[in-house]
Amino acid sequence: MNDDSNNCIFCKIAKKELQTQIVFENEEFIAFNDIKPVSPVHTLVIPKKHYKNLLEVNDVPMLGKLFLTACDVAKKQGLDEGFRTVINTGDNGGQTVHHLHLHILGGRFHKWPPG
Ligand code: DGP
Repeated sequence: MNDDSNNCIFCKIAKKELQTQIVFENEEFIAFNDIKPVSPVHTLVIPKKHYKNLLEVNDVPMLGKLFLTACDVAKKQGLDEGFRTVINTGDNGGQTVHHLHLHILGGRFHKWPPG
């Protein structure tokens, strides 16, 4: 486990040390609503294990499960008409929380390209 995890907001959410609106949880992942939603549905899916970002991941099965979990969470939230998945990586990617997370954005049309 990375030392950064000691002060990580998302690790605290995963350990239930910080309260948030959880929409799904199993042994490996937790999904919760974003504190600053940009779409009617804006949910974050994170591995409970701390990875700083996508560049730190070499666990291919975990990444596969992350995406399958995102699909389950999107379906559970009724996003039958589609949704966007986003993983921001590093400064130029717009990453602000340094714990790997996948955004699920739904409930409206999402134009392309994003800003
Ligand atoms: P990113 O820019 O990809 O690193 O997105 C981080 C997201 O995390 C951002 O949309 C706001 C959200 N966020 C930050 N702090 C908290 C928090 O304490 N609780 C929740 N639920 N979301 C948070």
